[in-house]
Amino acid sequence: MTPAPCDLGNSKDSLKNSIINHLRFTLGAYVESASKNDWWVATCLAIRDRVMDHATKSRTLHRQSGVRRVHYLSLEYLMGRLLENNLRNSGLYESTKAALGEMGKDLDALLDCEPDMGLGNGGLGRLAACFMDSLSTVNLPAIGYGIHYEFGLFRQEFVNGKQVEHPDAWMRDGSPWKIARPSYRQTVQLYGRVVQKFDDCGHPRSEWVETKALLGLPWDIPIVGYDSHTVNVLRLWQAQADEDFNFQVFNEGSYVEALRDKAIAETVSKVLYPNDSTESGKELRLVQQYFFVACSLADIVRRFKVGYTLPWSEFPSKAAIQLNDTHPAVAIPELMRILVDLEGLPWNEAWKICQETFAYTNHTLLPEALEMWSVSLFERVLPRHLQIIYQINQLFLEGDVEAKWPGDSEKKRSLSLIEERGGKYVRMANLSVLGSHATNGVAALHTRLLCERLFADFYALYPDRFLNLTNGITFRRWLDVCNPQLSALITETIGESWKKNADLLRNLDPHADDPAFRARYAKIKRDHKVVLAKIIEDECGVTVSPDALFDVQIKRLHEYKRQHLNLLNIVTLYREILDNPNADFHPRVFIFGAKAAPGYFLAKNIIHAINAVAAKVNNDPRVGDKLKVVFLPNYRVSLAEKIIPASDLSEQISTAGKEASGTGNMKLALNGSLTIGTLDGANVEIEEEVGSENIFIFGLTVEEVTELRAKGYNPWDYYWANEKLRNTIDWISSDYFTGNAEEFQPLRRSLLDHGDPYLCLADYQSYVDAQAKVDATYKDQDKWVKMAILNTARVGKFSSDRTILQYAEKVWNLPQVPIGE
Ligand code: C3B
Repeated sequence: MTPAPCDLGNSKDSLKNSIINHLRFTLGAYVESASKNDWWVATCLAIRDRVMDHATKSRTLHRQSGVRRVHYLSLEYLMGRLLENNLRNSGLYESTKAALGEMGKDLDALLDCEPDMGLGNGGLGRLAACFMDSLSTVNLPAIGYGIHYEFGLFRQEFVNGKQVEHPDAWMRDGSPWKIARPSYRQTVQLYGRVVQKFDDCGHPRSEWVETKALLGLPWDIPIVGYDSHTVNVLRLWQAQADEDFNFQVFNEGSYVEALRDKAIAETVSKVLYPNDSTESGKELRLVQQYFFVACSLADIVRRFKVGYTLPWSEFPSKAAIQLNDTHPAVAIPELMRILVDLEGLPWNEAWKICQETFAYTNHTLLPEALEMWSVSLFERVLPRHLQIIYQINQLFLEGDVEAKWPGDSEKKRSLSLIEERGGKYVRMANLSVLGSHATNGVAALHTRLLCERLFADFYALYPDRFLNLTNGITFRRWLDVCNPQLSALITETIGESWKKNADLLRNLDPHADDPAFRARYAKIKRDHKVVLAKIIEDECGVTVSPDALFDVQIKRLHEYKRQHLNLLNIVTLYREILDNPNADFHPRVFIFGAKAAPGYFLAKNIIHAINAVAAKVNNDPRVGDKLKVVFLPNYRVSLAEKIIPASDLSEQISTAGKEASGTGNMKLALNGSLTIGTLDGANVEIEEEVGSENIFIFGLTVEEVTELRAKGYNPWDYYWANEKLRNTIDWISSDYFTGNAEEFQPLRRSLLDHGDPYLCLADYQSYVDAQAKVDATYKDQDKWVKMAILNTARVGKFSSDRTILQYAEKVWNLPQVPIGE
């Protein structure tokens, strides 16, 4: 008997019924007495009901049509909150708001109940989240795979201006968005040793034996696209102890011992490593990587075997696998192990399948971020995988490398998958390039540097495998959700199609000359600044004027991103205001948001320095409203959504050649925040799009940086040559700001004694000059607003829909598969 369909309509009344039903039957609460959190959960579940059908439909259609699917493997997904995004994308925002309103509830107030899903560190994790949104929006068959971390990125607090970390128990109370899929549980092996066996035909086979087993339980999160019925899923693996885990010990009565082992097994998915762009080389991290990769590959292979009776050579025509940086690169030897050891394929056939299946995105050139695993650790955790890597390496060096550069041992050393100097290490980047058919950088400049520098020898060998795919952001979350007022103004002015075709934003261009449009645009900005001013007051206890220029630097704290260069300018301005109280300087609020990796000493020293300077400046009556400095604690996606629409100026000031792309730069420009930036990462392309008259570019170029370093860079030369700079550094490192001159010596030493590795001093004057230009421009509000509008109008290129369609076309060869009602 088919059950009567439940009412999953999109009308206000249907939604009202669903919410009440969930309150009563799922949560066991009375409408009259339910808590705010109950209302939030019930609302999420009502929406989830409406998208699950489409998730099932999407999966079924993808399976039945036999299309190729992309599997995005990423150790990080920085999803943020889901309710508002899902409401706006599915077109249910207004009816849900009305339904709740009739029951005396304010939807916007409920949205704040949702904890951020912060399963990532920074740009790389947020990019993965934007890509998931775009994949569903443009109807591509896709699955995201990752780890179901119990604790996401730490919560940050400042105590006396210093960062203190707290655990982020984002799912302590469960999450209405995730659904357990126990029937797809996987078992993963670790440790053990390898033995040679012979199969029935007398062929040698390697067998991985005496291993420890770990279970992976998948949790699915539906991903709702904008104005599309495709609902893909994000599948996150939770580590569990094997049922039989130490059963022996258990039987012998050592109940507590057996449970201790269970707890150890479950640590694998406990916590996200809080490092951004650096690797720690910890065993647990390697185990995490292998755990989620092995679960995901087993899941992909299961689907291939269940769905088709095709030869293995057809595997790549059904499954594309994208490696988000090298973190999941162990997937390459894992697929080889499956094909050769378990399925009995000949090596060369298996290798061809691997290369056709995998593609790799590189996200950084920083040498310290290039993952290398010590051979001894790798051998202990994954003995069979190490053998496979050695074999891949030998065939490669004796094959393609020898053919191209006969007898050239220097080339072999540079291309080898094994680093031999200073101990033996597996180079995950080289493995990723070699095991893939495509390697891409994330902005034009970054890709050029990959080809010219990091992977120059690979590029010489396989030029066709390299391509650029400039990053993008989802315009739904980063405009529609975070700035609905601007989104509505744009729609009213040029129609709604820009939401699916961002290039149409160019139609706003002529409106920059319309004073009435400018006034409305400016009012929206000011309204957001009022909201942010309230947040600043609540969080930092600092009163700021919404008429000041809001100057924003929000991103991970890292020396290469140069928050300390920003600080040098702030302290320079502070001094100028004291020296020259009548100078015509437009009031400015410097706003920071950044987390530092807990073990990154200098980054923490910089946070402390900014907070110490803020405390002085904000309380100095001689400064008044001219200058305020605030460091908002616990920067995260949901806070970014409040800062970005309120920003006037976007700080993108990394040393040229260091920031692979940046994506915050795109979000801010889209919301009409003008960029002050170096010619680094995607800033280069932002300048091309918005026009050099609508951006403030300063500093050394990549070539100039290289030249300066070759000449021999000495920060002391700049220190002695520039009195303002000298005074600024001396002041910061005096006892003026904290009463203790020792406090910021680490910062001073890094800038002077340790050679200023990120060239802050070299770029200082150029930056200060650019900031003066910003000040002058801001005084002409008409001009400034015009420039801001032109930024919004001209950054359509940076929609992640464009990026994802390029991946689909150039890397994955994926069809768009629209899903019906
Ligand atoms: C980041 C890079 O630092 C950014 O320039 C880039 O925009 C994003 O990735 C997305 O491509 N990145 C990161 O957040 N974490 C890493 N481990 C490496 C790069």
